[in-house]
Amino acid sequence: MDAALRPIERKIEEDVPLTIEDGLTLYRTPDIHNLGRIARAAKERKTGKNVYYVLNRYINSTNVCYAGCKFCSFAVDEFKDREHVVRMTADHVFAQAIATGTNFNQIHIVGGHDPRQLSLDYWVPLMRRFKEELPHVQLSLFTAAELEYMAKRHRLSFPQIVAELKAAGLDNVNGGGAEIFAEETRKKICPNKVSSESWLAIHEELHRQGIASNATMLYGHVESLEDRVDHLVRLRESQDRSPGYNAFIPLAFHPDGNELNDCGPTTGLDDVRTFAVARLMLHNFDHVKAYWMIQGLKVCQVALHFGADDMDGTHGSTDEEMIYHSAGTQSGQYVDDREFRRLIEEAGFVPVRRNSTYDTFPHDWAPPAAAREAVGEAVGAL
Ligand code: V47
Repeated sequence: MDAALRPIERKIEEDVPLTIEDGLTLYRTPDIHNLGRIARAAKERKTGKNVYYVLNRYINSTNVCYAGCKFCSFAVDEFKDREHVVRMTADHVFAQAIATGTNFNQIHIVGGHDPRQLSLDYWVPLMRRFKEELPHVQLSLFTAAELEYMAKRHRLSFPQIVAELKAAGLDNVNGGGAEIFAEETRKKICPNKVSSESWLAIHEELHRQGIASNATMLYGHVESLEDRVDHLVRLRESQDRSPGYNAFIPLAFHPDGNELNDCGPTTGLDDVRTFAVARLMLHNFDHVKAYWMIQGLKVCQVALHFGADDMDGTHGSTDEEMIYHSAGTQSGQYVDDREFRRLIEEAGFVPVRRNSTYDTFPHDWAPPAAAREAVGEAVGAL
């Protein structure tokens, strides 16, 4: 065993937060097997043998965006590239969500900074409709970048925009927009996006008002290992100040079709190391998520032995994810829950169905009949 890991393992067993130096030692150790063993033990102290998944619908409701992030292959300028614009009406979003039935517990929607769609006038009635017709579905909507954009547009403070969306039924905010907090690097990859300080302030406000959220880190582009570890420490401190993050999701950079295409892609070893380091640095986060669409199902299954305890979820067979598919992911669009259960069981863990806030369900749970009746009418709007 790499001797440098021993004192770190002792700290982890005593739940002492790791330092930046510890994080760098974990990233640099050649002893990948012991790194995985220590991260898996930390995961098992938190969630035992459970590995979570969610029956989910995934929608990118608009790809119109003027933020100009250098890593993005998804954004479209509606004036220069009209034929590639995807901008769904609210009826279309609802119909798309239930196109393959109502047996799902989460709808995950993110989109661009689209001046025509990113407003309370569009979202509040749609959110209310989801809550009325599908009360068993949790709304996992937006990222902090979208929330900041909406707040500015409506001239509302962060507490005010959060209160409006909470009243409309928001359950959870997605972890995107965090990218890399280190300011010098952030300036190079997303100079026009929400600042690190505001990203953290928005999530902390969400938590104060009782809305859960996730956190991400975009890695494998121009950032340094120091930037990555600094990012994890800032998240850990944010969770201490205002608890409410459920899961951390490492986002592996995908290089196709964007301005950073001379970076990446990440390697399998960098991916599993990142899961392990995240699990060990974020001692106050309950979950580390391995999202199949990002690192691929095979790496995500292996990640369960490097500290991950969540595989995110299904997409419906009619869902079309665009952020990763425009940037070169090799993952398909659709995985069903039987496949998750097979992968989790084969890895030696127990599959557990959840919703966005980690309430759990039997794998064959189904929604009440009233929700099923809504389907017929709304699918006609597609
Ligand atoms: O912030 C964009 C990333 C994020 C690329 O909360 C890219 O469960 C890699 O919010 N290569 C949005 N990443 C996605 C997001 C998300 C994803 C998975 C789980 C959750 C969750 C949230 O997508 C952006 C950005 O970091 N992204 N382009 C790219 N080329």
